[in-house]
Amino acid sequence: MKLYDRHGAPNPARIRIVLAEKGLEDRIEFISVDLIAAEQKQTAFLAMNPMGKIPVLELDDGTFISESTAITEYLDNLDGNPTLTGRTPREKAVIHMMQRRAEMMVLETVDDYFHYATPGLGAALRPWRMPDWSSAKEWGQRRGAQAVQNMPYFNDILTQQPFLAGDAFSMADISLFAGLAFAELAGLPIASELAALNAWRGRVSDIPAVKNRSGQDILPEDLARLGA
Ligand SMILES: N[C@@H](CCC(=O)N[C@@H](CS)C(=O)NCC(=O)O)C(=O)O
Repeated sequence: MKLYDRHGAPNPARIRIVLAEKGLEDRIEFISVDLIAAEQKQTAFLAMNPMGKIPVLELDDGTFISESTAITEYLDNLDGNPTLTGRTPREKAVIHMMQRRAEMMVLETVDDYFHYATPGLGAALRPWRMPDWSSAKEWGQRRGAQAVQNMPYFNDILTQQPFLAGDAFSMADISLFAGLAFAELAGLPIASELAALNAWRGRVSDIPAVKNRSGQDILPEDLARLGA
């Protein structure tokens, strides 16, 4: 299998955690996509994923799977023991719901903040985002504020249970973890008074599959290329 990704970018980081957790890293050829040069918006890439985004998983039969959740489901089910996406109907539904909340309330709001309220990944991507950059900035800042306002919701959940969907580490935790790493990189750290959320993040960072795969280790090198 091939994974089109960028080491250190938040969504690809989700899949790198999944691959490590499922012991599948050796079965993957990693293909690095140059986001700053807008490689993901070129015709050859759009044929794999019309959204022009990474990660994309290419199966050995030539099938392309995009969307981190779809890729996670595929990888998690390969061994017939879906520990990250749930085994029972109830587990599957709760994990799906909580991961989508993590995406909508943190990962996607931070992504909008990063791309619209800050220089983001630079000028090459602007034609695919918003032509009038100045009017988008205020909206981007509101999205960043929403991300920060949403963090206490997750803190409250984690005062009651060890992981986002209950007692076990799951895809929901991976999505929130990547979102919070992205938030920190973008300058929106978790407030220190959110003790349960900070403690959970520390615990998740210590999981062997997560260590050094936070989604903020290499992207700063790309940002340095932009002079950000
Ligand atoms: N919903 C997608 C989001 C993917 C995404 O936003 N990927 C980012 C990298 S972290 C990307 O490709 N950004 C480049 C762009 O927007 O052009 C998923 O779950 O995989």
